[in-house]
Amino acid sequence: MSFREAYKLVTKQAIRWFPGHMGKGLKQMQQKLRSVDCIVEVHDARIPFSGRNPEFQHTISGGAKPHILVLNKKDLTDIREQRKIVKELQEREGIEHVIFTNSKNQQCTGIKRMLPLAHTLISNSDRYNRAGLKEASIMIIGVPNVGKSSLLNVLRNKNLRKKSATQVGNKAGVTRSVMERIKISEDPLIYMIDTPGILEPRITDDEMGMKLALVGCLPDHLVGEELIADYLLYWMNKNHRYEYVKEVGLENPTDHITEVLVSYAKGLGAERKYKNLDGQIVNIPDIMVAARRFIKIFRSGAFGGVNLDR
Ligand SMILES: Nc1nc2c(ncn2[C@@H]2O[C@H](COP(=O)(O)OP(=O)(O)O)[C@@H](O)[C@H]2O)c(=O)[nH]1
Ligand SMILES: [Mg+2]
Repeated sequence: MSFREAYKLVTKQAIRWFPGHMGKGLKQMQQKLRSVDCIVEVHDARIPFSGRNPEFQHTISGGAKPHILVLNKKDLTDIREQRKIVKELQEREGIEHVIFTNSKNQQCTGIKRMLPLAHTLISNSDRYNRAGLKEASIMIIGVPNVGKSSLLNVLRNKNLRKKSATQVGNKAGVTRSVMERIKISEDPLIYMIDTPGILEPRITDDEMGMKLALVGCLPDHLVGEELIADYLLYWMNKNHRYEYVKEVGLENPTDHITEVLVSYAKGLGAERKYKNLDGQIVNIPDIMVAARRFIKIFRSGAFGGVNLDR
């Protein structure tokens, strides 16, 4: 059995998504930056080396402020790779502070380390000391749907025993504008600013775009569920991850997404009516339902932890 070794899109249209609120959000973030003491960049731990917005590097961080890279959704990864990933990020990209988190778990060690680390970095930074401030502000940035709002909420709930302050959603683009600062710790006094997820305006690398789509950073319907399912299939086969074969009711792996989706739809009993050339109404497998389910199962972690950059 031979599988595809590279993934090429017919058109890049599918991975182009830069709605107005992103450009506006970036401007608002730049304006707020002056009153920010630390940048927490949240990214999806399933794509530790790809998909981060390079705009942040230049416009936001500028290298001057303390920066922590939070790789969130670690519950969907293979935790045995953590050490290696941290080392590679340090060596290759010079990112000093990397924390793995699961924002849905208050007991997560990464969540516990977050604020103490941020506080230490802020206390040691010149700017902050010169200003003689008693309070600190942290801005959370990142691409859409990586768990920025969830992280803010879990920190706030944990430290102040408060209910969620900022809206969370399983779709890309829930937080649309830069929020007012929200208190997340009393002593030391720390505020956090939530921001909308912002993508690179032009994603040129097909695989990178599809990885972002697969982990949910782009809206599924814009990219196309069948295309996302196809990329998922490509990735699983290439990495000899055949967990999907049984799930979709196949005997053997295949690199053809239609085969996978037709089999899956049949197993799920998902059909839709279709008018053939003779004008007869016939039932055919609903591959859209199958594609959605395939993606959902992957995102739930049921096919096991992944590092899509491997
Ligand atoms: N499995 C898992 N899901 C998470 C985690 N953090 C956030 N989510 C989910 O990811 C989705 C996006 O979260 P949200 O906080 O709105 O992301 P934002 O767009 O970056 O603010 C929601 O469905 C969250 O429940 C995590 O650590 N693990
Ligand atoms: Mg949000």
